[in-house]
Amino acid sequence: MKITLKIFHTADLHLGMTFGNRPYPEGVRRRLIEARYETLERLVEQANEAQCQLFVVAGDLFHRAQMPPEAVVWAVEALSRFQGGCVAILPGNHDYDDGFGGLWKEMRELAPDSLLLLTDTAPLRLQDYGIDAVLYPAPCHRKRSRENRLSWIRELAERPPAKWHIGVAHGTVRGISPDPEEQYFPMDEEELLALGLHHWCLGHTHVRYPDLDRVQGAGFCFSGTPEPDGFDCRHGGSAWVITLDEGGQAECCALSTGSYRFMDLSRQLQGEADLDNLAEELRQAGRRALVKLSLAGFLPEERYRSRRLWFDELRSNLLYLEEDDSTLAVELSAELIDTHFSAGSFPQRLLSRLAKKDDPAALQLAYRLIGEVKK
Ligand SMILES: [Mn+2]
Repeated sequence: MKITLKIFHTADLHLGMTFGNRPYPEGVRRRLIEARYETLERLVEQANEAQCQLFVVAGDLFHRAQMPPEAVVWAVEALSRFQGGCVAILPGNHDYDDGFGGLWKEMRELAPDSLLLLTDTAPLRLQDYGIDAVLYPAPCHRKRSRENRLSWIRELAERPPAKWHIGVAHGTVRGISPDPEEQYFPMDEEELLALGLHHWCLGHTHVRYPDLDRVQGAGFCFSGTPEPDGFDCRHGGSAWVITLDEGGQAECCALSTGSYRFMDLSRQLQGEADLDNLAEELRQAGRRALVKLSLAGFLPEERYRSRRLWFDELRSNLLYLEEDDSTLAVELSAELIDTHFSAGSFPQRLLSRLAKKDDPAALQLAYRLIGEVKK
């Protein structure tokens, strides 16, 4: 047996996520749904390239506890292409195992021997797969729980002999994962570390933790979701390759794994140049970018009037664009003020004076306030 253990750690892929939460065009929605399946294939390739011996999914491989059979078949086939010793899959709080069959029963029927389902709260020895390690699973048995599933490990009288002892859990860690109502199997950092395992592979939080490219002796890590899933996801998708040395010290190296990117941008424009720079930035983001764009500030009249065309052009180079230009305005000029307001009127005098002061923001604000008064 080898003297180091290399683990590929992912979680929260959420196969079967439907993206019904935004007005995505049908084609975009389908693309996002399919992308998650492709990502699973890519993760297995990345794990094979890194020559990992163990592939861990720390919960929420699936978005729901009931999945169409073809989705289950597809996932089992993709994971079966892992060339290391074995794949271990933990039920998360979305794909929980309540013991009444469903998803996990289907998986068990389809899965080859090298695909292990971590549905039991019992130590699992991996020696039959050429790995001198024991896994300690904390599977979710329902969607929400105020209690985590670690107690059986604390109460375990004796641990099976092995070089490496690795925990796999799904839920929040206080102070790290948001869980204001403490309903997602909350765990404490100290509690995890006090169990004395060499490393914990955690799932649930969609952002990696620690947020570092390389970390040594962390004790536990969240992998984050491998494929971005919405505008609150600010990263490009990640997973860990973890190397445990002979003494059980873990070194985690982050991999970037996602294919799509969600960008939530807010820009204050001060003229045409800003618009051109933004267009160039988004052109580089390309067809794999989904963009929520909020524009404020002002543009010269002509650019302002033709902004719909500009948005359409932008949209054709992105996967998706959602724009809000409700606070974008026309750049004021002396000519514009004179055409809109009669000479000598209060607004005309005020705006002309501000226009001479070279403070476009103050001018814009005054114009907007006058406009609101007129309504
Ligand atoms: Mn979860």
